Amino acid sequence: MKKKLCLLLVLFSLSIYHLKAEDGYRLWLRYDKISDRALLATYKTQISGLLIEGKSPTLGVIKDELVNGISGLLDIKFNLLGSTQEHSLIVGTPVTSKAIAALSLPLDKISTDGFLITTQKVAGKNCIVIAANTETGILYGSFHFLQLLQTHKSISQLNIISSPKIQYRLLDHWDNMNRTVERGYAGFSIWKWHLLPGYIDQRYKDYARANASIGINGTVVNNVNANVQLFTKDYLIKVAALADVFRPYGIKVFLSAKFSAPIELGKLKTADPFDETVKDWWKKKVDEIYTYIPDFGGFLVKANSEGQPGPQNYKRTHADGANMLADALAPHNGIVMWRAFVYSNETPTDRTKQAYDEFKPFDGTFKSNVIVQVKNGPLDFQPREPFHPLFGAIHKTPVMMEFQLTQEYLGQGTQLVYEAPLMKEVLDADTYANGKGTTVANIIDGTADHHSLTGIAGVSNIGDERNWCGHPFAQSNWYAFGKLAWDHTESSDEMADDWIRMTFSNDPSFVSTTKKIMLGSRETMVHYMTPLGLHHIMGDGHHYGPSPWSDRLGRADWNPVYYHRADSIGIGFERTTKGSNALEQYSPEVRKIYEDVATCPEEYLLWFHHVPWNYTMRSGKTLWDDLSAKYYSGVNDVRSMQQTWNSIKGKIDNEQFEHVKMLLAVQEKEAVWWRNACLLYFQTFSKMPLPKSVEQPDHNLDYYKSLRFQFAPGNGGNN
Ligand code: GCW
Repeated sequence: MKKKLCLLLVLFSLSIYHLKAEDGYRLWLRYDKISDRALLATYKTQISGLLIEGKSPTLGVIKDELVNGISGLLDIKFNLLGSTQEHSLIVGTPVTSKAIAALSLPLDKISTDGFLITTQKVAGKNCIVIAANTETGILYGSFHFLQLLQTHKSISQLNIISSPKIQYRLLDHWDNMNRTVERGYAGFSIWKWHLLPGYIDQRYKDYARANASIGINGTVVNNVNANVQLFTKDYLIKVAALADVFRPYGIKVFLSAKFSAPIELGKLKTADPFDETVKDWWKKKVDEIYTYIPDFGGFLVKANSEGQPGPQNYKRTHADGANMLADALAPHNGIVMWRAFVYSNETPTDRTKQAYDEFKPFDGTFKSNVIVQVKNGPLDFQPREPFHPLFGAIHKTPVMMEFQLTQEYLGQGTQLVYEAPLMKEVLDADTYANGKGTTVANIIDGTADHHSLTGIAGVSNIGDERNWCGHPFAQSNWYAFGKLAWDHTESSDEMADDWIRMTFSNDPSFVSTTKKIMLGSRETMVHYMTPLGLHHIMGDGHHYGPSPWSDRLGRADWNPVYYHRADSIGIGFERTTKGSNALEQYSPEVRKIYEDVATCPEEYLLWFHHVPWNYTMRSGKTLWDDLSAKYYSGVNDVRSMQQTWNSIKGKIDNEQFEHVKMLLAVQEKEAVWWRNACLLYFQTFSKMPLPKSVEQPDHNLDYYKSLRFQFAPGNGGNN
């Protein structure tokens, strides 16, 4: 009997252990006890209790976060204090807290959302103070303080002053109302429309917490390929329920608006922005939205792009359309984010030139609450693109950045790609727009042209998978996006370091090993997918896997052959004066960097030039040999990533370890597939051999061409 009981107990505790396996749900907000005993002891002497005066929804979430976080990390019963004591953590604004008001803190040095964390003597006692001008500011400061503990930083003599460089820091969800997610690889949408407003999923709160922890302050909840149903009363009430959850976390809700809504919903005959009934319909609709969501942020609009309706249907301009919506939103302080992702099959010019051609002439004609949202590159979220020429071309109208966190073209749900280096490359690029040193970051943070309306958006990679983003490393892209939106000077290395520590472990060898994998991962992917400036050679429609041979899609500029232009002479898209002259859209200094094939940085070579197969590269190899070498090095680097990952076994939760290990094996197969398919296909033009010494393709070109992926994720469902 006793034996049986023991066995049952063992089984029970094992099952609890199993339940407690790390499943990624907590993201980077894990507050487990700090395992470094010396550090733990030090922290315990430095923080003893929390003094947070006042009551409000935001103060409530701050209290909860600090109490839970510190109790967990320090394994103590961390409590609220009635008054200042030795080693208090004092949190507040001069309005919410008498203790803060009594200190002379340099709060004029920080912006609305910024915060200070300083070590101070308060009433003769040593304390840590988290102060800000607003409650949202102290919320950000509190998360920052917890992150210091999570990453084992010293908290003695703190003197941190931090303000966000960009005003609107948003996630754009491409979530459809039927809960499919366009280009989503992490399950269904987290918005359970059919259960709202009655059922508030815990995920909504944790989503808001996670976003607030990295400074994200807005969310566009629906796909830019928008469905007007969301604008009906029934659904606006559901959206309002989400907004109510997000509000204490400083997060505003925005909606993607469909330009034809006055026709589809309002039963009007037209959606012409100059028509009085149309203007009136939008004004009433906007007023209605604000009755449900008083702090509604505004609209994101995809118009006259990929089949979406827009002002051009009525021979009006993008500015006409945006301004009509802006007028409706202005009385409520709402904004319009008007996307510049436009291109037309009928327009005979290079697709990468079209957004600039359509928007540049209207610089300065947009209302003051309109911001033009531009993708990072002129094509479409490729593994590598030069920065979009609209950054630096438009001065009078503010321009915001759109990055894509979901990995539509970057290996989708199976590949480990840390995107911070990609984002940094674009943000740090010099546009020379107002002279040397006018980086893309300076343009979107408003400093280059003195704009106060500034923004940055990341197309969300979140779904309802337990770990939110599917691939365990995909969370790092959400994290790094938020951090860069707050401060674009943070380095890829710093962000990876912090994220690894908070998400997995502070073990120094684990951190350095994992960081190595992350930091090299983007370049590795470029090498096995689209080296030397190749682009858009992915599978038809779903964009999964290689398909450089595709030439049958409805529009020329959806086909890979349009982009690589391989022929018997060479490969690449000529974008100098000898070709489409897309380079003319950049400043003369930028043009100079790229226009000469001999000096063009090789990572952009085939983006800007059609280059002969036997051209001598800087490596001394012919273009063909260099291209092949790049594809081979990409595969080899994935194999190194696998080995490196195997070396950390035992240092993190085994389920997570195995999860990543299996995905890396999938990634290796996909990298080999990319390499073989692309090289076999390009070889039909170059007619040049692969070196005998290398691993030869295990299938022929026809095999690769025959592969079909009817049910590839992220591609199905209507909205
Ligand atoms: O990259 C393309 C995607 C579309 C997307 C579009 C856009 C939402 O393939 O799925 O549509 O960009 O950004 O509007």
